[in-house]
Amino acid sequence: MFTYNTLKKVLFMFQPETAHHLGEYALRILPNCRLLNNYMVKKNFILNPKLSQEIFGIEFKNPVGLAAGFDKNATMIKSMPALGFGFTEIGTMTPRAQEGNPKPRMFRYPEQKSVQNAMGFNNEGSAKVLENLKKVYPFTIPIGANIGKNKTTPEEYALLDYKALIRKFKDTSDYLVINISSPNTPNLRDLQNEKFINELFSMAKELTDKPIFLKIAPDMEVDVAIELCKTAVNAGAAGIIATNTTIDYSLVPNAQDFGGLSGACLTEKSYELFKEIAKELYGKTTLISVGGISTGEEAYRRLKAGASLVQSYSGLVFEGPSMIRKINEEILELMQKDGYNHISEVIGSDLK
Ligand code: FMN
Repeated sequence: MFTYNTLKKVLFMFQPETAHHLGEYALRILPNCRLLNNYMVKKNFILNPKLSQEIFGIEFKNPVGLAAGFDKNATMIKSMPALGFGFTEIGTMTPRAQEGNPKPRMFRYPEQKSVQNAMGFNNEGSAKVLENLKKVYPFTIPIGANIGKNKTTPEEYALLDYKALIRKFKDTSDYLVINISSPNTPNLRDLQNEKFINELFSMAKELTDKPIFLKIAPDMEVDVAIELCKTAVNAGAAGIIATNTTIDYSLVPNAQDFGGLSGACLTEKSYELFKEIAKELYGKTTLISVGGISTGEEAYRRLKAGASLVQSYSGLVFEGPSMIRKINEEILELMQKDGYNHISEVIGSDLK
C-alpha cells in the first residue's frame, strides 16, 4: 500500500525547498481533483462537536492549525481541510514582494525530526497575496493573516509597514498576526520591546476590531517574555502565539549557525515558555501554542497548559498528511480517558 514513508523517501532526495515546492504544487491542484479532495476531507477532517469551539465569534471545528510560513502566498488554503487542519495561517507577507535570503536557506535534520530555515520572508507581496486571498475568503475554516515588515524598511518606519498590512488584510482574514519574532530579518526581533508593542496595538485598534495576535520568539528570558506579552494584551492584543523558531543552535548537533530551528528539537523549549506565559495570562487572553507539536499527546499537553488552539508546521515534513487527523483523534482519546466531554474542559486544566 502507498504510504507517506514511501513518498518521503522520494521527497527527501530533493533539497528541502524544492520538496516544499513539489508539495505546494500538489496542494494547489488538489482542489481541482474533486473526488480525491472530498475523500481526503472525509478521511482527515475530524468533525466532532467535542472539539469545536467558538473564539471571537469564529468557529474552530478542531484546534489544530497550520503554522505560518508554509503557505506564505495564500495559494494552498483550499487544500487545508483535506489535510485535516481546523484553521490556517497564511504569510508572513510583507507590503512589497521580496526574494528572501540566498539559497540554500532550509535544512532538514531527519534524526532530530527538526528543520532549520533562514527564508527571510520570501513572498509575492501584499497585493498579490490579497488577490489570492480574495478568491477564497471567507472559507470553511478560519484564516489568519501573518504580517511582517520588509527587510529594507528601516526600524523607525516599521510601524508604517504594519499599518499598511493591517489595512490591507483586515477584511479578508479572520484574525491577524504581528510577526516581530522571525530571526531571519535583521533587527526584527529588536521590535519585541514595550514601546513598539504599545504603539503598534494602539495604532491597530484605531484601524480594526479584528482580533490581532502577537507572535513571539522562544529565545527571550521568561520574565522578559511575560512582560512583553502582558504589554501586548494591555495594549489591545487579542492573544499571544508562542513560539516562533529558535536560534539556540545547540539543540541540534551540526546545525547551521544562522536561521531558526523548529520541529522536535523545539518541543521542550517552546512548551516551557508557553507554560510560564500561560500561568500569567490564561483566562485573560487567548493563547495559541506552536513549536515542535506533532502528536496528539503534545497537543493535549499544550491545551492543558492553557492553549485554546495549537499549530504545527515542521511535523508535517516528517509525519506527512495524516498527522493532523492522528493528532485530533488522539486528543479525543485522551479526553475520553480523562473523562472530559468537551475541549473547553481540557484547556487550562493544569492551572485549575
Ligand atoms: N513563522 C512566521 O510567523 N512567519 C513565517 O514566515 C515563517 N516561516 C517559516 C518557514 C519555515 C520553513 C519554517 C520551518 C517555519 C516558519 N515559521 C514562520 C515558524 C513556524 O510558523 C512555527 O512558529 C515554528 O516552525 C515552530 O513550529 P513547528 O515546530 O511546528 O514547525
